[in-house]
Amino acid sequence: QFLKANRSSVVLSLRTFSTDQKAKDPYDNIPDSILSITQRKIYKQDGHPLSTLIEKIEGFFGQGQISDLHIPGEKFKVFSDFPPLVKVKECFDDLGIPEDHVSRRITDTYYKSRDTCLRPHTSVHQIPLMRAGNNAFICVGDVYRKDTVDKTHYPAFHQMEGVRTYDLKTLGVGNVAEAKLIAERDLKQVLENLARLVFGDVEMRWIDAYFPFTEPSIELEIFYNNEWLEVLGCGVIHDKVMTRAGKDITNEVGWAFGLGLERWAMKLFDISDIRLFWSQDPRFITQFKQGHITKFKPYSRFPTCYKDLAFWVPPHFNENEFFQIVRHVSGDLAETVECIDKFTHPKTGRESQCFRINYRHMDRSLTNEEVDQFQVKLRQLVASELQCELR
Ligand code: FA5
Ligand code: MG
Repeated sequence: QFLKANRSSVVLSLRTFSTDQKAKDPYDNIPDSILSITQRKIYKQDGHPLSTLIEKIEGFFGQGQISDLHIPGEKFKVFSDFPPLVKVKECFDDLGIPEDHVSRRITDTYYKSRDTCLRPHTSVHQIPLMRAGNNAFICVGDVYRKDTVDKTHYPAFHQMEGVRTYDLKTLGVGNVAEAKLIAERDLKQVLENLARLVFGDVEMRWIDAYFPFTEPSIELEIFYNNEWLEVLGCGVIHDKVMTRAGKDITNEVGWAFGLGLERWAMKLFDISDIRLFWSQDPRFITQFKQGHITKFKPYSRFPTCYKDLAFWVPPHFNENEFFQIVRHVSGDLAETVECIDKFTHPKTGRESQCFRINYRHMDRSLTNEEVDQFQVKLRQLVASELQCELR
């Protein structure tokens, strides 16, 4: 998400879609479906694949020797109880994410009020935890983003943040530049060791990335289902972040990572659709036992129902805004949204796009009428909010 370039485009006022007219804060764009998810705590549910994965990773960070750079007595503290509602300032400004950054828009983040939001990443806890004196810790929680609709993206998912800081003396070097190189090497080694422990033999690769709060920044991808899948972002903690955390940047350096737990669990348990993690169908959860890694056996799923929607797009059309409307109208029932046709009218030069939306319920069959109702609403909102002319 931090790689997305800033774009100028119509910023949607999602709160105008709000179905319930309770006295809400005018900034509140959190739908009830997401609010109820904040209560579920599936990552703590006994036997849930996420819970087993977390236990395994905690085991790794609890063992002491996580890389060649063994620090005697070092213990990673574990934090997993911070509520997801956080201060906007801590989650963006303090990490150096500028006010006009795309990730902060109301089309990308769920705001409760002007100053509070559902955390879009666990990085929000880095600075407060360091400031409280922690030098090595991991922190797990549910995170929320208005994201695209597909098998590897969901608007609620889970991250684990990890941080380790050290001073020059511990590293046995005389300057910060050298210390940062060691930190980067250590970071890669720790995460490669972790990936090997979790996955066994897996093809992986490092990709250069950008995050405002680390420098340098990198991402790790693993090969899964014939595709490269991004499983974490990380880097050497930015000086500005270190300073805000009360660290002396002439003497201390550190690394941080944030991993997408579902992506790891998908590979580990062979779960091919991220929405299955939220399924309340007993055929899902009864397949797993806490502490045991077993491959998921797909059960016959309820059928999909697809509908197409074609419209003329205005010059500043932004696909993501369309996806968000789909999400708003149908919750998680829209399994995939794909553009199946694009053409430019030879005379008017106007562009038309046609999207196919596949609807599927995890736990029951959808009726055609239900799906038609989504389409009716979708058509209205695409016309009114995106200024698209329907075809
Ligand atoms: C971050 O969120 C940074 N905070 C990570 C970080 C932490 C960088 C500390 C540096 C230091 P990113 O937006 O790339 O980065 O998300 C991290 C991971 O979350 C991704 O690699 C991916 O595995 C997972 N992820 C992102 N969006 C989704 C989504 N919608 N559904 C499921 N997993 C997701
Ligand atoms: Mg990323």
